[in-house]
Amino acid sequence: MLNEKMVQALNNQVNEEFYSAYLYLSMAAYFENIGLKGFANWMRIQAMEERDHAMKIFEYLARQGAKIKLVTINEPPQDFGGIKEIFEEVLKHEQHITSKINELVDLAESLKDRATFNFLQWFVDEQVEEEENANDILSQLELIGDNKNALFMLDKELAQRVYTP
Ligand code: OFO
Repeated sequence: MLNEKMVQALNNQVNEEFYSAYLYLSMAAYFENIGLKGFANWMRIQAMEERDHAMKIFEYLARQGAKIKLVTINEPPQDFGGIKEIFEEVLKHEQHITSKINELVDLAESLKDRATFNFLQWFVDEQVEEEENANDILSQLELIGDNKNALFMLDKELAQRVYTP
């Protein structure tokens, strides 16, 4: 049986992950509007992965017989400064999520909750990948600068991303 503090923190993380999905879906909508379909595809898949993160925690709480409480998902921004700014925002957001995951790990450790500690290791690894992905695209955008052709090439590349549940 999970400690009440752990249940609350995990429920909070479900909300964080659904917000992440909502944020990236809003970014997908932005890219659709400006005609960058590859970027929109990347963001749409990112949003689906975030929903999966939320569901992973949801299922864990369910398996532990803990009380699941779904609360309001905040409204994400709709206007973004530009393409590079969006990926700066993605990186910032993922760094925030990494810190939330680290807090959960710390809590599991302090409660000697081995099951949750083990469960969270998947998220620890995932966050390394999430920050790496955001960083990679950001570096490419920095190189691209104002070069429209290079931007369309990157859009084509991001169109290749497929959803792997
Ligand atoms: Fe983007 O990793 Fe979950 O939130």
